[in-house]
Amino acid sequence: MKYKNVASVEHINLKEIKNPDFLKSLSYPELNLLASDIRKEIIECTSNNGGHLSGNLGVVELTIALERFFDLSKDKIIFDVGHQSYTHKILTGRDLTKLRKTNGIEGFQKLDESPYDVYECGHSSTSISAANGFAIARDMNHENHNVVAFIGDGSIVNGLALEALNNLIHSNSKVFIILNDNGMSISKPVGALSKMFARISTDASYVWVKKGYRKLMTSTKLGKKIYDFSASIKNRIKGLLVSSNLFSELGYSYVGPVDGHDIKAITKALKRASRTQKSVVVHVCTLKGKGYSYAENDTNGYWHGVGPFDIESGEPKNKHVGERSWSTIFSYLTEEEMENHEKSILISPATLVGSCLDRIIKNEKLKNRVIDVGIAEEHAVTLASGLSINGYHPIISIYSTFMQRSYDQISHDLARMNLNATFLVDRAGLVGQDGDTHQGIYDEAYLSTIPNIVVTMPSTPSEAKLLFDESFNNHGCFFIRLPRCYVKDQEMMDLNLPYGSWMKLFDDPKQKLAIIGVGPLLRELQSELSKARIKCTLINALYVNPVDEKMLSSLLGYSKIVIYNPYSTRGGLVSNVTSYLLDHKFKGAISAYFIPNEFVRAASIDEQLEKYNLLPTQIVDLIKAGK
Ligand SMILES: Cc1ncc(C[n+]2csc(CCOP(=O)(O)OP(=O)(O)O)c2C)c(N)n1
Repeated sequence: MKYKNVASVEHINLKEIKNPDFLKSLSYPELNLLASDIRKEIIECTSNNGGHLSGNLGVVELTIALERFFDLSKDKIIFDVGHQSYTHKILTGRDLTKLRKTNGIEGFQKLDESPYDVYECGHSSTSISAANGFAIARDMNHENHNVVAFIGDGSIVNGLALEALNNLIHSNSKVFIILNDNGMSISKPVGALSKMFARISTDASYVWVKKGYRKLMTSTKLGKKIYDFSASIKNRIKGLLVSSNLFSELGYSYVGPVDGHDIKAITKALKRASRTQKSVVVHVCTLKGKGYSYAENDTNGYWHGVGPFDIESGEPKNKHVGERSWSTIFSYLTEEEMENHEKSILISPATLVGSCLDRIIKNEKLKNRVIDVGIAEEHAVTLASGLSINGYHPIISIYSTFMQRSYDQISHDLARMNLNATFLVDRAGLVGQDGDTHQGIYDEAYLSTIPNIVVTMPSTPSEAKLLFDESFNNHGCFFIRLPRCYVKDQEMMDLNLPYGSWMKLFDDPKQKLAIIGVGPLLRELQSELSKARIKCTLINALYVNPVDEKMLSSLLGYSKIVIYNPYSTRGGLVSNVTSYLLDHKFKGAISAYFIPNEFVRAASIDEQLEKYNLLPTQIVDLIKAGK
């Protein structure tokens, strides 16, 4: 790669970086070379380990500029979501080759990973609220450092961020809000505010006009004089061209829009922003995916977060031949159900691509019944309640972890009025490398505390269809949990199972041993039990809440009941079954295997299962050992 004036510029060994102090002594050509090296490292490491590629490629220069301008030995930068903090990780002395590896470098900011990670998240739109708290604490402690919230255009339109914007301006504690505007959320952003950002960025044509004007005028002496004079009125011109926006209307100082790949321009903008007393928004325009053509040209969001891939071809390294993800299975089922149920409406809070549902927007017949609300999980559910009370059937596709945001809306706006809705709870259970912020292991427990709620989990694609069909039969809020894993391609069969009933996979009442389990891992346990010739009654508890009391009552004379739920903490199936058994004076032994109520750190899903003795082979060993 060729850079102007970089003949004498030397590469910096990224592995030798300890902290961002060195940036202050680098020239702009050196900084640009560093940016290009960091970009290569991000592509290389993400291609090997998977991760958030596009967002990180877009913010290389912006992060360099910020960490050069601020003093990270005292100033605090809070990255919203934290998925775009790879350059920050490199500049603060971390080895990106260990990205997302067990005991390596996590994909988000982590307090225990580096003193330069001052806050943690993984869910979006927390940065401005947190920064507000940081700044108030700073001022109360009479300290003197800068607090910076680094947030994307997809995340700043979320309700939490808007609540923070509404409140922060009333405190005298200054925060820098760096708005990283790449015109993308995971895919194209939706909603009125994203239109506003697009308008401001278009107004940024002003910036290019200004640049061209300066170049032309400063090439002669007279021109320079005229330029200097006209510079004094440039802010007025700007005021006319970059018309008022939400931030200035709310009372924030506003600087921008600035070219996010021009370190010098960003530095100038930061200098201006540091002169204001008030909290300030620095609006920076970046190109998501910059430097990797597949990611640069991606409009649907495929390259936002990827598994390992071949750099040259862009092809994924793990092909999963003959298998399908549960998200894919449900995307086909959703299409089928939407075709069969005219009043069904699909709602997604910015995760259509992750849940493989973007294909439904391409279906001419269905696209008008798809609503992407952006990162707005609370709104998604209350919107669903408004549709449901008017006779429509909402299908809400949502990741388990992000559904945490909508607990109140599920309880207050849907379940309380006993309104019908189908929830497809994606990435339910352990999620692997995304780590503790993204685990889908808590929803079973918290959903089971809400009245009028049905929680289910299929163990095969045919059961998925059975449950999806059943969810349209007026059962109120019907949740179907689907895990983050692949299943062998298989033909779907029409199953016949009464609503709320469990299924016996083995039926051997003489043994007085029952194993009650759930999900695809139950099917693996089934074959391990067969291999080990363990005789028992094996039950598929696909209705997790409420449980099948009729079947449970038939087990009261058994001597041992084992409960196996590798997709959830204790609340849900395990506590529902044990409560029933205790209430009905079960005299036998109970063993329960489930995920402990912990925040589970990044590792592969199998490593996480193994750690908690939840692999089917481990369960067989435990049963053999009489545990
Ligand atoms: C509450 C919540 N919902 C959904 C997500 C999934 N998610 C991660 S990053 C992202 C897009 C964020 O867009 P933006 O803030 O513009 O950042 P960019 O990736 O474009 O840099 C989404 C939807 C999340 N992390 N948190």
